Amino acid sequence: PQAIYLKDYQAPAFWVDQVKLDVALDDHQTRVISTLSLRRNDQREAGLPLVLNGQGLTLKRIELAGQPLAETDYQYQEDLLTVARVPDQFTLVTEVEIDPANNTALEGLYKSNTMFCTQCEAEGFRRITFFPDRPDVLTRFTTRIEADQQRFPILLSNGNPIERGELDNGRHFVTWEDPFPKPCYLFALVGGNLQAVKDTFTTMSGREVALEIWVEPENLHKCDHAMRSLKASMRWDEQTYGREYDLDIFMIVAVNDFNMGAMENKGLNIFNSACVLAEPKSETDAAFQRVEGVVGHEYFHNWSGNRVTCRDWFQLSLKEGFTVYRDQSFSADMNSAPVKRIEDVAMLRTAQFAEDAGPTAHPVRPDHYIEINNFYTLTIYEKGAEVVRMMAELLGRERFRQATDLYFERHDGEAATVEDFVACMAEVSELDFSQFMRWYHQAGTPKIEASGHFDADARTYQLTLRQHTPATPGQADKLPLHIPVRMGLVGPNGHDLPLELNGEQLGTETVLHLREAEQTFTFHNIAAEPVPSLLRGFSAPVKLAFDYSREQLAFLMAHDSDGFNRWDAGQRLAVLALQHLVNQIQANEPLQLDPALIEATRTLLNGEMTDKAVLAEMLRLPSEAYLAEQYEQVDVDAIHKARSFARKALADALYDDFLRLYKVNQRVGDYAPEANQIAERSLKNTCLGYLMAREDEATIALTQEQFNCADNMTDQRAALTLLAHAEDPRLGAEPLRRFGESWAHDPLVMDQWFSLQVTRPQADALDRLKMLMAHPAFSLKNPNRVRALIGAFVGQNRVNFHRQDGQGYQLLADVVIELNRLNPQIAARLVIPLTRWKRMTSERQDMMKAQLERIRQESLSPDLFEIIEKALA
Ligand code: DPP
Ligand code: ZN
Repeated sequence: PQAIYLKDYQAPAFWVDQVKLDVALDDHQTRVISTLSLRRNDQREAGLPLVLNGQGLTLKRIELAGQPLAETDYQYQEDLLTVARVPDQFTLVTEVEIDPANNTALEGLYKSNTMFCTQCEAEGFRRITFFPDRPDVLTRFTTRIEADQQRFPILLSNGNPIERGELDNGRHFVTWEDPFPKPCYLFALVGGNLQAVKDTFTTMSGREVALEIWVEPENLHKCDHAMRSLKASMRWDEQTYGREYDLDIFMIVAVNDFNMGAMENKGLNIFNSACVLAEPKSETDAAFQRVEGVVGHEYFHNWSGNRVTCRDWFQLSLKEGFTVYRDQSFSADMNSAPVKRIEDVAMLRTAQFAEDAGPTAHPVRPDHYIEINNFYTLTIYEKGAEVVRMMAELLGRERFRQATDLYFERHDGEAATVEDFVACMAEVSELDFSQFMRWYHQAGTPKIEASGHFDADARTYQLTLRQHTPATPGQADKLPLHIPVRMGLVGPNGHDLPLELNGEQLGTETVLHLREAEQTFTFHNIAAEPVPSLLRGFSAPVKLAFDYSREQLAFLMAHDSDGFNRWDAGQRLAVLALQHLVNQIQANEPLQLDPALIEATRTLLNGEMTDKAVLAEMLRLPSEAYLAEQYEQVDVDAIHKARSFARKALADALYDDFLRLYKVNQRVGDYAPEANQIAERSLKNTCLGYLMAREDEATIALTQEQFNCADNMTDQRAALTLLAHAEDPRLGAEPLRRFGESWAHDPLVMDQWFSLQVTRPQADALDRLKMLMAHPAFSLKNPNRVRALIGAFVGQNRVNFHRQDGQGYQLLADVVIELNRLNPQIAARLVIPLTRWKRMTSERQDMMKAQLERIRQESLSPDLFEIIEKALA
């Protein structure tokens, strides 16, 4: 497979002004007739051939301007259809046959249970028909779908239905017309025996839009939350970005077999059922929030992605980073804003930073790729969102809104670039973004080393910031970035000091612009030594080091005016304590948890904090993955042992406090997935988690009671997880059996049941995983099952994935080899933890590389080929 480079971009040779598709659905022999109205882009290229993409298509017929082409007039090989002699403007008709029922890659048209559905982003449309499959070719689509009426009463595509009718042999058809030109990756088609929950939304200009969520009949009761979320998204985008919906109908379809979370096809979003279905008895608070976020995300794409799309796939973060930023802001407005920020940053700092530090590191705008599917990453999405967030910070709310208005207006109906977006920011703000653009070009996580110097005589505080971005594969030398550092200086009384910098009064908080490799900022009129609070709100996606004492961290935890930094100070304190334990473990010394962490936790548990959601976050110890991020060489076992020890030590020292908070937050009244209740459940279950670290009889009884009596999945699953993860395997056995039996009919709940068993930290987890892979509800063909079982094990059960006998690695390699044949996208994603061998101990490195080598022996898909080559480079 060959790499494709951004620098080689060329405008399309032909435009497609219109496409008429005629799709006759059949399990194995779906017939697609397409009629393309083609027009040469550049007349000077007259005479050059027409080249269309097409993958796995059986070509039955091809006509140019109404005349069948002779076999010598065209060629179909290596996924390209080339027609040698074509005029500047003409109609091309092709008829192809495809086999959806055997499409296990889940790209293009495929079957999920009994329904037909599509996934065309990034390059799935070429598996449906011949087409210039690239995002800068925007086309008006008319789609006629024909199918058996009994089995597929519902036939959907983009836009508005304009005709329907019955045919012979029990077949029927529906024709859809999408008035908006769109790239083919936004094409969608669905056929099935579906039912809908329907509603309407009146837009800000008074138009009524029909809203429909289509699901298999057994899921009708799980759609209310998605519908509420959809209406909230539509209102929010009007109020926050001035964006109104533009078609008369908006549809969502839930599909069980789906590679991604969801897809923003114009007017017909297709969702992984896990991101749209939610109901209190069967889904957790986290699932409710995920549904809200993803519904918002896909809806917001209608402007940031669909009305303004991407010129090429290198620009993917143009739509994804921006849209993640938009969905994050939406969720923050709907729920607890500080908790949303904490969750997003925690994820970024573990998973995205790990990506940045590994063999697949790439910039927010990559400059080459082999397989674009490998670039739907945390870097493109989450780091891309951080980059947009920084620009929003630099502009301020009002000017950022002016800039996005300008962007949407100027590029409406176009395929744009990152430069186009940033140009709007620059134009409105009159700021210079040339250095800032490095955030798009340079991979890797910048590190800032900060140090402070207080001069009592001069009454100054000097803050020195040094930035450095480590080398990443293919990018050895990095230039300094423009990093906005929001900060304050906290005085001895706990209040922010007035900031005077270069003779200017800046209030009590400011944004420092770090542009050089090293810069010193001198604050004047500082009477007593302050504690600096840096990178407030996580104002840039960097690692910030400052040599805080434990006393300073405890002080910031209590006094920082920035909620995010109060949380972060707690995390820093916990990291110090846990690292200390890791040292003790490695030196074979008796373990003792830092009393400062116990006291800080005691203060939290007995404090005045009114925001329970934040309190729950503050009580949570940093994850093993985040702790691993702190080391050049990772001792997986010591980290796990240290964290488990700390949990138990905290529970022993603060038993009464945890129990009291657990009891105080027992809700009475009906379950609702709303912010206050979610916060209470989160706090309560965090406390129960600590208590269960002791596995004492009283807590076991409490947990069993919660499992038996819960009226919602959040509480029930929390209790079940604790029982299933207990040292004593008997505690989980019976509850797991009962739970598995009562939810056997619901695949999404079975996914939870799978995950919580294989994330059990005890040594029997791998055996359980093997047993569960043989469970009738498991299938390697379904991405949700694979993620729930294998993905959870390798991603969330670090001690067992990294077992010293290497069996965790071997199992992953076995699965990846099989998935390489079935579903290359999922295979390439799943293998990632195996590629991060560099930071493991040397025996583990060898075992991991041996498994990568074994995978390399296979005939690999481009997806896996690219990842494995990078991992072994
Ligand atoms: N459907 C995926 C998303 O919304 C890819 N566009 O992020
Ligand atoms: Zn997206």
